[in-house]
Amino acid sequence: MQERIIMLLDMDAFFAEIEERESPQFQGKPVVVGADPQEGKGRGVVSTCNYKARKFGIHSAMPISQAYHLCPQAVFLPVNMALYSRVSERVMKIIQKVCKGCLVEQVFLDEAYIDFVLFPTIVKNKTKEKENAWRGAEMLAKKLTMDILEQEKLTCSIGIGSNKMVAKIACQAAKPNGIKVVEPKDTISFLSPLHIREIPGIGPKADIKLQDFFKTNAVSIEKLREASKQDLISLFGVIGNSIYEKARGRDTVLVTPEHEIKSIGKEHTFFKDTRDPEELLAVFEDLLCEVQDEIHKSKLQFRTITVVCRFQGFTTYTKSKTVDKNLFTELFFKEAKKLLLRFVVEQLKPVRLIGVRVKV
Ligand code: TTP
Ligand code: MG
Repeated sequence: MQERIIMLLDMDAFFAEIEERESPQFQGKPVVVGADPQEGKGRGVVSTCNYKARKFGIHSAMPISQAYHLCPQAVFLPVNMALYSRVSERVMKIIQKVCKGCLVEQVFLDEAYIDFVLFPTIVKNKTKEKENAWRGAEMLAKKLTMDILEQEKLTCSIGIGSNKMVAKIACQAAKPNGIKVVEPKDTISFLSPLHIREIPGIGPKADIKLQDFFKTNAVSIEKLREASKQDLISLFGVIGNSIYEKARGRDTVLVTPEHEIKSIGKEHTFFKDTRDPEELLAVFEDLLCEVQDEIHKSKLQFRTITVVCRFQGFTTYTKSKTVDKNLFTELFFKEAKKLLLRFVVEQLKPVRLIGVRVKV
């Protein structure tokens, strides 16, 4: 199999660091982002907290009331998703720019996997040697952390390994604000002492099964390698095979570029059900314009147009048309309107909702 160099970049305490950056008076204080603690009586959970608050034992998904009891003097802030999404977009643009030519897969708002080896020019041109390709990846990681800090005043951590799993675990080990490179020759020694819960996919239930199996209450990855493939398949079924591979630092999941938007769609629910063709068409034109805007931004080629109509009584129908992708832009409005008109002719009930969706 082709040797790869995979990087995982994950922003540190993402929501909390953004809040600290926006309000310098919070700097140096424990900051918790999530539900309102209501002086310890609040419901809901912690979304995240900065590393200062983590020292008090606070973490993501913890009940907010518990977080309040652990550190009542912390700054508690509500989630401002619109702000975090804007920052995420800018961070992803920095990554795309620095890692031009690589495969980049965005995961949620604050993580991205980057695969260098499929586009070897970046790291190999300069050096032509494998050893130096790893140094090249490390240099690129340093540039990324510096650019993000300079342009966004935020820190991130980066793990580099020969597959996604090793990159992910290395990134965790690098946190906060660090870079950890695990070359293939060091993968086993890096993984061995770690707890099995570091392996993505081994959750609390699998952990308990493995504690029972090994008759110990803390199973390391080294210990996990003592189990045969058959043992693991008996314990976990088919995923036993992938656990066996992961314990040996192997993972074949590929970095999939994120511009895999396969469809774009918009819909509108009428305040009052209607059969007025003028009203239907005016709303529909607006939807078509919005979808066309997004088609334009996505730079993708689409082929299938689907129109959805929900009638009074909640029955919902769809009609689709597939066109030559080269003609799509020309035909999009015309074909979509034809589909809508077919609904109006065929169905006599008033319309509750209309929508349009396009697929690649
Ligand atoms: P993470 O990357 O898991 O966490 P983080 O960036 O806050 O901290 P670090 O990576 O340094 O460990 O998640 C990214 C954001 O996602 C996080 O800032 C808030 C949000 N989030 C939740 O809202 N709920 C959750 O349970 C988790 C884990 C994250
Ligand atoms: Mg993060």
